[in-house]
Amino acid sequence: MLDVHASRTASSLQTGAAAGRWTIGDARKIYNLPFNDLLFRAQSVHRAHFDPNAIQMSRLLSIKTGGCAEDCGYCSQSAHYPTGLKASKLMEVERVVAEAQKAKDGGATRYCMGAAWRSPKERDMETIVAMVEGVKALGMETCMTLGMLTPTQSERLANAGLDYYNHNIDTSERFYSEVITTRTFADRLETLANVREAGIKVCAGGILGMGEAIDDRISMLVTLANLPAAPESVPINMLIPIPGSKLADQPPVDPIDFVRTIALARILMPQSHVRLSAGRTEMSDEMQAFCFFAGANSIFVGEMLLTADNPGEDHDSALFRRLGLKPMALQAVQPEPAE
Ligand code: SAM
Ligand code: DTB
Ligand code: SF4
Repeated sequence: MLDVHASRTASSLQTGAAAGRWTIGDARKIYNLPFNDLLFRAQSVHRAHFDPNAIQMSRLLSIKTGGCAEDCGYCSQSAHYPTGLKASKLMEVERVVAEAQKAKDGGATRYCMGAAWRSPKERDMETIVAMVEGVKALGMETCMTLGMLTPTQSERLANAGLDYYNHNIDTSERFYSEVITTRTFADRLETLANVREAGIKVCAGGILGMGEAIDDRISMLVTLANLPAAPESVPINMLIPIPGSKLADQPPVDPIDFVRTIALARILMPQSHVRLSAGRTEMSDEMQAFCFFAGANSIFVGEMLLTADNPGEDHDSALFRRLGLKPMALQAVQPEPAE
């Protein structure tokens, strides 16, 4: 049995595997520790790098909704499934900036703009750049998720001042084609490399509850942790089952398995913000509390994610009060360079 107290030195416990590389075997052993040992270890790593009671708050906006050419089995916005979602065109810059101002007034420090695209079209780049500039001028961090990016598009966004780019690998390489067939796992990694090369911070994570095995979840986290530099932000979504989508009827995720996955993400990527992402409306306060204890330190705030519901301010402020949590201040948000 792995002795959590003796198997790694205090410093390797904080900084990850000695060479910054994890094997599936190592990760599996950690994942399968007795729950109390796993959570103690995750919380210890968390405290070594972050204020344990501060939670980064991001707000999402769908700047272009629905009608997407990709066939992601979980998504309300794919044109391949009869989800009943009404598609809309790219929003106007002024409206996006006005929404960002409201999010800032509500306490969000990062504004994430998402478009239902396989990749951005050249003709849309000018508008996208203006959105980044407009939101940045409010003093917020900017994040976008627009699908696949070329090196040139990545540089253009970097020059506009984009802070983060969200591009999830979603699951393991093995399971990927069960979820999406219109692009590959390798395509995802290529965009992540383009974004990193352009100097934009990386936000990459995945979804639990799509029918994947526990080992797929572990493998997904090992892939992320073993990137040349770990993502600065790691969103862990719990599937929101969308009626009409391919994954509409998946059984719910076991909450203990969910918390274990958050803990593993924290241990494998000690300096990253681990985001308790989609699916919080179906999580009890107790489950969320366990996730925060396991090292989650970022959430999406507000009534809506992109197209689905989110707990909203009243519920979240009550939860923060119950748990003694506070919003993470913007200056503290900038992580040190991830390993
Ligand atoms: N079109 C872009 C792309 O796919 O990269 C950006 C938008 S996409 C909606 C962003 C991420 O949201 C997906 O990669 C997926 O991880 C997550 N997501 C989408 N639908 C979800 C659902 N029903 N439940 C949980 N997570 C979901
Ligand atoms: C991420 O990992 N989760 C967010 C964000 N990145 C873009 C999106 C969640 C979407 C949930 C389903 C919806 O709102 O349509
Ligand atoms: Fe399109 Fe993104 Fe939805 Fe996939 S997840 S269908 S790429 S909007």
